Amino acid sequence: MKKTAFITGASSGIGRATAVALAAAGYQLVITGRRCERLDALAQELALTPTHVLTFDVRERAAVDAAVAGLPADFQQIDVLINNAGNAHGLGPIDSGDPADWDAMLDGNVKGLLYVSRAVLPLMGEGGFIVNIGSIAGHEAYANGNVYCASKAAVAMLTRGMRLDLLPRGIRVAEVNPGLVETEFSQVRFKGDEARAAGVYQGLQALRAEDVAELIQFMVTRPPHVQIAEVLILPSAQAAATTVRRT
Ligand code: NDP
Ligand code: 8X3
Repeated sequence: MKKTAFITGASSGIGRATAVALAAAGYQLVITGRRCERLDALAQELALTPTHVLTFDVRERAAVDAAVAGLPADFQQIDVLINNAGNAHGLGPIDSGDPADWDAMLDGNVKGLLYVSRAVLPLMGEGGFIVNIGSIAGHEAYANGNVYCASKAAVAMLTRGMRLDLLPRGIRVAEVNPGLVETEFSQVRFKGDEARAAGVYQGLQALRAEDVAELIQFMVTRPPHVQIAEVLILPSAQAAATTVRRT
């Protein structure tokens, strides 16, 4: 029987590319997000891979629990959990920040990761692997990034705490920290302002979602005694969160 990977935020960007990469590595999939039609299209695209779609908002604990509780029998043993769902909302000084944006980031990036992990962990056995998608932003603050950086710093510390707490169960826990990846991330951050979003990646070769997915695929397919615990992955044109080389 195939191993099962459970991927949050698979309707776009890094999560979607990770679903494709893990399908290619022989996993069957549980793919989740809020945009059902995109997840259904991905499941169709991966026709040779048994794929189950779950639609929920990671911020809604009852919805997370109900979705995971409703998994069909063939998908009730989870070998790999990719906690990827998340976004930045806004970019501005703390004293003019929008509390709705703060809620979206802290509830989605932090509490959502907790809710999903809590729901999935009972389905995970010895040898399981959890990959949390953090960010370079969780390891250095940058101007106007305040709450997004804080949310990803929380992911960094939760990853370490989870690794300690899940050691007795033989479950590995890792954090992948990307720099600039060209996805829908900046469109979401800038609330649909396409020009501003495109400007983030102008004049440099950002990472592609597939670059991060390839790394995740490598990490989760190591032998059971190997735990790649933390990786920073940057475009060659990036040296720090806001230090980039544009040509
Ligand atoms: P995208 O915007 O392309 O994808 C975000 C994914 O998360 C979507 O599938 C979205 O699905 C899902 N998602 C967001 N909020 C929720 C929610 N409340 N409930 C359920 N699903 C949600 O961005 P990326 O692929 O770039 O982002 C993926 C992760 O990578 C995020 O955690 C992000 O912080 C992190 N990251 C991104 C970097 C980048 O430069 N792009 C760099 C470092 C880290 P849907 O809208 O269908 O719900
Ligand atoms: C996303 C990367 O640098 O835009 O986490 O915060 S950054």
